[in-house]
Amino acid sequence: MEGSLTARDRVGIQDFVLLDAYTSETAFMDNLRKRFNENLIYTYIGTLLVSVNPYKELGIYTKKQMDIYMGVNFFELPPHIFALADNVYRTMISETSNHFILISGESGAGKTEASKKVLQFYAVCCPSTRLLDNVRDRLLLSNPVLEAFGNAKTLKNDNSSRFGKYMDIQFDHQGAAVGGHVLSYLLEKSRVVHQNHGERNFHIFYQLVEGGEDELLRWLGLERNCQNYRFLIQGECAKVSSINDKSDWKTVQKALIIIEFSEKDIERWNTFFCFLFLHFLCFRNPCLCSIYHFQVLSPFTAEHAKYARDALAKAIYGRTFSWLVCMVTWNLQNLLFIKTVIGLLDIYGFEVFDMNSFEQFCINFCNEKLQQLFIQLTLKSEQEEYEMEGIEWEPVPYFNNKIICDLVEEKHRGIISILDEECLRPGEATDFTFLEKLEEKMCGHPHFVTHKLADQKTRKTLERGEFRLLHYAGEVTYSVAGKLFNVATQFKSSLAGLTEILMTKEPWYVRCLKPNHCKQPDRFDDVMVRHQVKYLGLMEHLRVRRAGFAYRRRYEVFLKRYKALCPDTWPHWKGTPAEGVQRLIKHLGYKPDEYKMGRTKIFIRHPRTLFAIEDAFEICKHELGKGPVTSDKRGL
Ligand code: AD9
Ligand code: MG
Repeated sequence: MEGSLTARDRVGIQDFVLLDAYTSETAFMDNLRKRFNENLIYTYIGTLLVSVNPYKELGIYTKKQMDIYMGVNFFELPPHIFALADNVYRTMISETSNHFILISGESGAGKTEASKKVLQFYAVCCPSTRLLDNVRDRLLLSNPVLEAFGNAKTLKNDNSSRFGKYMDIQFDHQGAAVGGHVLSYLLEKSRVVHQNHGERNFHIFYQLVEGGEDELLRWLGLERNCQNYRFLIQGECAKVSSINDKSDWKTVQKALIIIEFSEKDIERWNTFFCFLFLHFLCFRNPCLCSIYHFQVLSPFTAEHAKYARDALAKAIYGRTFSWLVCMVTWNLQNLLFIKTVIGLLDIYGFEVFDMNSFEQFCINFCNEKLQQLFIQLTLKSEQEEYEMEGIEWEPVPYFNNKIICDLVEEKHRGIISILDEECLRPGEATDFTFLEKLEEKMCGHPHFVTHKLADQKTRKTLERGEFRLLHYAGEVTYSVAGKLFNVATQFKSSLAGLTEILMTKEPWYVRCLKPNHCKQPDRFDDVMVRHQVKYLGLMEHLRVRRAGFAYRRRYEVFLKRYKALCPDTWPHWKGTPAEGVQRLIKHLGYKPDEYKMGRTKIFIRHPRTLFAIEDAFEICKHELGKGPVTSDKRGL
């Protein structure tokens, strides 16, 4: 007994719901830190998985580990991303329903790594045939290809996703992964022509220069030296110790072949590079290049010419990326067998730099929307459901970030609408008239700060040409420069489309936390982690979970699944579904505090109660045909 107490003291508790002082943020942090120090990076809050980036290889993602987690009840093993993946998969099979896994957290917190682990789990563990091996490989290899073109080193993360990615993994009626579908969101195109100090352009450029075959480079007229290309060295960090561009190039080439890009496609791809490098990126002196290209054609100033050159380079890169995503999806598609899907959402995390441009505005707005979705689907709907079902409930207060989403996207009044209006006044509108309008219309909003009010609200002054938003995750100062070239409305509607896709599926959550700013292992910065715990709403989620019920099902669904466990309800129940469920659980011997009967659903408090009934159901399935089983056989 004492021994187990010591162990528990050392490694903490694997589900926050079981924490005695569950309302205490300090207890929450203690538990998280304890586990992190023992290399236990995963902890549950019910079915939500909290993950802390270890910044080191832990050896916990092997095939052996996958086998351990496959087909085992969620809470029976230590928390793991594989356990979540397995649970989602089995729920999908048993209920024939669609699901999505929302992976969130700030830049560098481990979202992309988590999404790759989920994908690997499905690729390895789902039933397969020789024919489907091919699909499996393509699903896995779509990652290095999209990352090469869509990821880059930033100050926050050496492999930062500079686009949002939603991927459906498609399954057939036997649960085999038969295909996929990828959607991408707002690639940060400006990186092609500008990188901040300490950052790089997209990985693919360095991979090509470092790893491209001699013959290819000769054909493209390129030299094997990044230093010759101004657009690759603006950030003064072409070499990154954690990245091997040369071997990554090989991986991408192999992946392209397996994904079945034809030789023609790859050639097209190379040609695009040639074009970008030679025409836009390789000249040491961009002004000369611009003037050379554009002055002969039109009376542009050097500034105009530079602008036009950059715009064209961004457009070409953006289109190539969209084409690539289409090709990947095309080669993953399988229209014949799809029965259910699991969606994986891995989007750029919330980020704050010294200089925040239009891209950060969109990235942070996206995170704001995903937080809103989380609130709607968990904190808000959970509590509304108890109320609707007539279950006694003490409401848990939480911060609803809808006010910030509205500030950005509300029709006619939000920042994006004002931006649209300004864009309709070509010639008259400038970045500064936009800012003036913002200041006039948003004045007094609790989450908007103009330079006039900066001192009072946040004590930090603002430069002219900047405004500040108080996001759910912290305050960010944005520059208005260049914002008038507006794609925000398009982004807003693609996010609305994404929300619609997600709303038709059952949600699962992975909340990733970043332990320190230095990308280092074994460092747990208390203040930083506490801040993330706060803004991700983890304490509120825990409170709702703790006070609530782990499982609920409509009476019809519950009865249909488990009716064989009771002689009175098997094979047909003549009364109402609610009465049938009542009879069933009486037979199973449920105690009053284990469940509640709502208006349309049964609510079960602990997962273990559900496991017992699921185990009984498994035994019963084998015995079906012999009639309902007795209590002894069920082992309840
Ligand atoms: V961003 O919003 O795209 O900038 P992510 O996606 O949240 O960010 P990412 O998954 O790329 O972060 O993780 C950053 C780095 O942390 C990885 O490159 C790994 O070096 C490291 N990492 C993350 N998760 C793990 C893990 N489970 N085990 C070991 C990890 N290292
Ligand atoms: Mg990422």
